[in-house]
Amino acid sequence: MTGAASEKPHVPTNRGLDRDLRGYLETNADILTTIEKPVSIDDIGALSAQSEGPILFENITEYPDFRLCDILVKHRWSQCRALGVAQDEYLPTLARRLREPPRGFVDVPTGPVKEVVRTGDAVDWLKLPVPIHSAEEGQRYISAMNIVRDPETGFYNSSHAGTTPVGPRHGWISFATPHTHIVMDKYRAMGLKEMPIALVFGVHPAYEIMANFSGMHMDLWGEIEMVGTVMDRDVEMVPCETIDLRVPAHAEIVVEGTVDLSGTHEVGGVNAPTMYFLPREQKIPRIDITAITMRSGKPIYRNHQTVPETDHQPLPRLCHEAVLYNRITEIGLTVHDVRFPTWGAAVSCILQVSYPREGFVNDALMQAMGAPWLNTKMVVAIGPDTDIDNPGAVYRAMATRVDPARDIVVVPGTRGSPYDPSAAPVPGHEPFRLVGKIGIDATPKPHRGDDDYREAFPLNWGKVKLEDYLS
Ligand SMILES: [Mn+2]
Repeated sequence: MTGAASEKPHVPTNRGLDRDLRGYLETNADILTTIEKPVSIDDIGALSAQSEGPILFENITEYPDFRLCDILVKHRWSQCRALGVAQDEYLPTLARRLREPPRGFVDVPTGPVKEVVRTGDAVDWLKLPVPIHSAEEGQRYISAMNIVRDPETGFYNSSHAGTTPVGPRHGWISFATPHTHIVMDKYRAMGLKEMPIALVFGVHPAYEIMANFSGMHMDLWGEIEMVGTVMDRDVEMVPCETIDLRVPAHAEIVVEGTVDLSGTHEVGGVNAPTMYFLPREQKIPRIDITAITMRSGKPIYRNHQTVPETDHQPLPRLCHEAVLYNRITEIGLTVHDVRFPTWGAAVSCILQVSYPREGFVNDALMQAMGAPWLNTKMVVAIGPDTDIDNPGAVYRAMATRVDPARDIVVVPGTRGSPYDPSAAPVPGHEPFRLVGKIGIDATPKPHRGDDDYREAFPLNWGKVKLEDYLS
């Protein structure tokens, strides 16, 4: 094992990005943990989830022809590497680039992802190193980025849809966000029985950040048209072998197939980003696999271990943070950070703000609480003097900077997360749930007495170190 990832490393700033995952891992070798010892596929989830930074398994006992990586974007100090900027520039950079027009992509005839092409009877996706993510789930679970095309606009929509392979060329696929359902309805309205889809494994993490944009954006772009915009570089796409779709030329592995639009099937439950086993059953469509293409030389399977605290909490919410940054900045607050922390179970958001006068924070809380997604059940505003990376510091701010009657906003009966066990299922609309929202203003309140918020520290705090007096 080489590399350590528990401390915030020095970050080189404003660097041109690599075009593929291999380049990213090489450039960011200082935060990469590489495991060379043989590891069983059954241990990969538990081992990955103990890493704070990117981890690469070189030697998977049951799958010697593949490598596997995970935990690319769990913390700000690794998220910022995906944009090639310093940690404090990361969120304003993503927020600004999301306001820019789509760069589109560059069509190329072929690329590294075509080094190995399997079609027909040679297709068997059970040969990919797909782990089981929890004992509760009990079956292999694919978490890759997928691409579908809107048949009306031609835009390339992208998301991560949990997929369970159940045979060499079949599986079940769960589209959690509303946009892909809208796209599927367009195919159905055209009288089509299936929708082409590509599952994409092992791309530069900036692709995945953009692929998780989950607001409505049907009229001007799809996520893939925006990847080059957030990367500030061209992205190259190649045609698929068996379906009319294009995919990233520099991906490690691409699985081509179609989604059966004729019905849904009852399958087992999933590991939610709230870290519960929810929902416990799903009605989802079948996916049929038509081709697998990949790079030669031990292609890297990208896994997203779903539980406990992993990429699964922050990754689908990184664009949410940037969208909220833009909205709240527009109110007139100075936004220091917006964060869906791993320890907030994907239903809690922290706004770190400064504001010019009373009233601003409640408007910021309401903006976040009324966001399009189902992830802002509990919103906490803190000041710049509270360490957003420290759950204890945020808790202390809630305990000491909040007068409950004045500083807490509760709204009953809002759209709940399907993954929140405290939310009530809506009969006839499973897996959707109903729950309230809470906004907590835990900022310091200078207008209520500046001096009361001054913290006390020992003499020479931060200068004398206990470790210097040991041994
Ligand atoms: Mn979309």
